[in-house]
Amino acid sequence: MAEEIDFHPMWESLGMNLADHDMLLGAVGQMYGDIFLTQNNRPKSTSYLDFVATNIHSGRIKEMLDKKEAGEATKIVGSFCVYVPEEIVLACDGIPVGLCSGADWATDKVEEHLPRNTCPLIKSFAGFKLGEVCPYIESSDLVVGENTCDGKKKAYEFFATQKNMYVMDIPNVHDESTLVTWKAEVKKLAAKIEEECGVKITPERLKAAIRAVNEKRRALQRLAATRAADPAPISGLDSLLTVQAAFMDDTPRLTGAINDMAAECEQRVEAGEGVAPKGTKRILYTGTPMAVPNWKLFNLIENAGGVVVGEESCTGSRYYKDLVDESGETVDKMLDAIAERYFKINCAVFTPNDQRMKDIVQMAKDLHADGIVDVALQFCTLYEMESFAVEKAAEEAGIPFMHITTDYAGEDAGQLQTRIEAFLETI
Ligand code: BJ8
Repeated sequence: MAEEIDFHPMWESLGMNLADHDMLLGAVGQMYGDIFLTQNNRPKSTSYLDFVATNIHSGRIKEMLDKKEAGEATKIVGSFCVYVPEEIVLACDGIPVGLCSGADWATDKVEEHLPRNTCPLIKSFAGFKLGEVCPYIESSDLVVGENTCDGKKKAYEFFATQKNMYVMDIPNVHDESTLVTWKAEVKKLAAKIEEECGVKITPERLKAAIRAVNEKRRALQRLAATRAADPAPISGLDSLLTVQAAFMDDTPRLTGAINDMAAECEQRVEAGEGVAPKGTKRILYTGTPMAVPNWKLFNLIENAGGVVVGEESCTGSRYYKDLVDESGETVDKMLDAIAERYFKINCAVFTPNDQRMKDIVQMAKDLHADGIVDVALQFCTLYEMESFAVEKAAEEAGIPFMHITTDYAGEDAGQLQTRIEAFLETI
């Protein structure tokens, strides 16, 4: 539990809108309680997730600001995409944070700057900034964006009028020549972060950062592997939250906590203990990322009587499945290894994106999924378009499939619940 500290002075010093932020925190706290704390038979070690949720806008922000104040950290660097290498920020004693964009906020203000038919994730980060309710955005000294989808690309032009921004150019094709360009882009980012943080990246610093992030990803892989068991030892909701937390919490603390969770889940698998009875319909989630506090779909699937056993998404396997090769000895070689690792992320912005289809089918098989639920956020052309290829791959593999288009509002929840229940009945 968080200490009884009044964090309002801290939020005020960050220039936040205190009344609106109180309202947001109240709503998210209520939602967390309703969704997470009502789950049955959670692993005890998920208390770490409750700790993260309790401290997310308070204790964790204070901790980051205190570290900067004490000279233990240089800068806070925010990002919106798993293509932005956190190892580089850590190597400069910076604190990397994923900026949450999982709830509608200040939509009227947002629509003065961005079209109405923009995906909710983009509108959300713009709304959190315009509404001054996100302490991660406000405490970030630099925000690193990326040219991925058209919506983000253009929205960053607006966001750059609000925050100190740097935008990475992400290729749209995976081949040898684009890998060369991408490696150069990663090196440009390293130079930018060095300049911003006032720290020169040395081989020792970068190696330590690579190892720390690899350890974090290994812990997440270990936890994910336990979900192949029936009964599933941990819910999809809690698993989603581990990755959401991985974007925000301190790296060694999170790694330790995830390893504890994995150890408990391994014991549960041995004991045949699960969050849902053996034989519960098992779902592989694939699609757009689910940023905090977007827990809607997972909540609907698990309330409908299914259990999510894997996530092929950037708030899932794409975040942890690949590691950086640790054998490089020079900064140049290590940055190349970082670029190579990130280049394997199969975002729908790439064309063709066949490896994503292979990953989905492989994950469904490895995790013994009974069905695939493919989700696109409304107005996300990339994932909407790619859903046809996902459906074809699922069909060819003989795996039941359903596609959902949704947003952050709750209006479609009843209708979605009915559709999901019907899907679970057919598989
Ligand atoms: S690597 S998936 S985190 S870009 S949902 S904003 S794509 S219109 S989030 Fe992503 Fe990086 Fe790719 Fe992953 Fe655009 Fe679609 Fe919105 Fe999206």
